[in-house]
Amino acid sequence: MAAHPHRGADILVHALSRVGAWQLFSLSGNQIMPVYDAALDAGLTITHVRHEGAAVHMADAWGRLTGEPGIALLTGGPGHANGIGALYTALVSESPLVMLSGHAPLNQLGRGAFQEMAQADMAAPVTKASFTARSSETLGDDIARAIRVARSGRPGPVHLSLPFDVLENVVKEPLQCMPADDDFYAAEQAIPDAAAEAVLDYIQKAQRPLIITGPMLASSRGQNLRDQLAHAACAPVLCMESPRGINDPALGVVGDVIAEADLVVMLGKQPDYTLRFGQTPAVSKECRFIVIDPDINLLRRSITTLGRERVLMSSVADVRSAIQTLIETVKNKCFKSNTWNQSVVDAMAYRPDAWKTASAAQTGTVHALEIGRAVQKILDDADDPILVADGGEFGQWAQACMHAPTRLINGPAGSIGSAIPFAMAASVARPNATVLAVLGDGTFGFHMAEFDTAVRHHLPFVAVVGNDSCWNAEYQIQLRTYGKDRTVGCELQPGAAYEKVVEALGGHGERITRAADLPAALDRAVKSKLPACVNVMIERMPAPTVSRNAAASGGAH
Ligand SMILES: Cc1ncc(C[n+]2csc(CCOP(=O)(O)OP(=O)(O)O)c2C)c(N)n1
Repeated sequence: MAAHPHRGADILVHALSRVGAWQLFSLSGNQIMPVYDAALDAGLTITHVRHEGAAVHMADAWGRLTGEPGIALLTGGPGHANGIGALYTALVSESPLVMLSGHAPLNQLGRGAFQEMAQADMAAPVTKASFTARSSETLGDDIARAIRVARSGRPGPVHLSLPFDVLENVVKEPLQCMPADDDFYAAEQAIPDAAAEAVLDYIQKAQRPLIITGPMLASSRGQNLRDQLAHAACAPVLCMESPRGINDPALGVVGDVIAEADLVVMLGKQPDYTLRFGQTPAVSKECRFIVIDPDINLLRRSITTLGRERVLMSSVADVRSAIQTLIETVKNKCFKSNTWNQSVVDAMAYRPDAWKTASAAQTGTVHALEIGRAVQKILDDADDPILVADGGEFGQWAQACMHAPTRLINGPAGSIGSAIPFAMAASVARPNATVLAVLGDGTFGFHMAEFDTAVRHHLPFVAVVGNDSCWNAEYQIQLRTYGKDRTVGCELQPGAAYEKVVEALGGHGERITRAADLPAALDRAVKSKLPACVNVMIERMPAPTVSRNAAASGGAH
């Protein structure tokens, strides 16, 4: 029985559990202890991390994996500030989450309260909505709004600050403070039937149509929907979620075919830098566009960017709903498949032949492609494989040569560091999955202490570290832009023993200097059922550039 069954904090946790949000990713602090207390009675689970950024990254991964907003619960002031950076990764990856932060009490604001800070203002630029609860009575509605906004339209992060007195105050009529089920859902923005017909007509008439989506459809559920759409409309569907855009090595040589398209349907995808703003030579001058977007302002911006004369039609609609309507509308029509569709599929699958046999030039190191082959074998053999990839040049190699039906990457934010929290969240969300996180050594350091979290909460995953003793992506910039005599500041401790850090925290560690030892080490790491680190010494290499003429080692980008 709760000691204080009708506090604001109790309203909050009951509103969360009502919508099935039983999992909190959190780091404790004065301002949020009433929520911890209330969570005990409501049966919510708290995964307690070592840095607030990790909690937000975990909520992000949860959102991508489940489709429902992940919940991060941070303390006020500095705890809140520590979580902000991770919101950007979620925002541009279109990942739904709610970041709840403790906050100085309303009745002390403006008088120098402990950790008083303009928290909602801080989070506003990296969220879809950012606001502060004003009373215990309306806290349930605030939670419903936060979840509704996070999951609607283009999904993304929402921030809600929780003043301490709002959490502590007791409400008189708790039942009347609970939001209704409907309050957690926004009305769907459907594409009108006539517009769906017109889109399909344009696709049918085009010689080389291409449908492009953004990161919100990168999940395995999104892949399923994309496959259905491609099949129904008989047009290739491409999902872009890398800051390298049309040069994303995970998309093979897709840039070649994008340049040839005569119709591009932008389905929740912005014609931003990743698509070179839709201009030549990335996209042909003759190419025409259809723009479908849940956000009227972004839709207008897309039309302006592309040029009004190149846009055949546009519609404000939710992406998933629009795809469903398109699939249903197409039912009675018969579209013929063509060689264009196959050429797009082939372009995306293309990798240089030399990649199959590439090996390290220096003894004592392993080539990224050798790691790729060994990791891929583990992924292929697993019942439910999840691939997490992050980092600079090594992260690019990982994305280019490893794949799994469920893949989590740091995405268009280009912000390194989320891999370890992502892998932990994957292990929470899918306890029987085989989770492999492939990341650079610089990136490993961001959330290294989270191995403690993973051990305490029994979250097995294998971190495969490409250890080149360097922040290599920046080192490569120095080499190619300023010259080999002008490299500075990007070295890391040579061959640092990250596997021993993980062992010290109670996990499993392996150190690898020869490709031949890698398969057995990976196998031991997976079978340990512990959070594990396979620390692989690699040579410094620029990220791969996939082109039909590329050498095995890739090249500068
Ligand atoms: C949060 C953040 N800080 C800095 C950067 C700039 N950055 C991009 S890649 C990179 C180097 C990453 O090093 P590592 O993880 O070791 O991978 P490597 O490039 O060595 O393969 C840096 C510093 C970034 N993208 N994100």
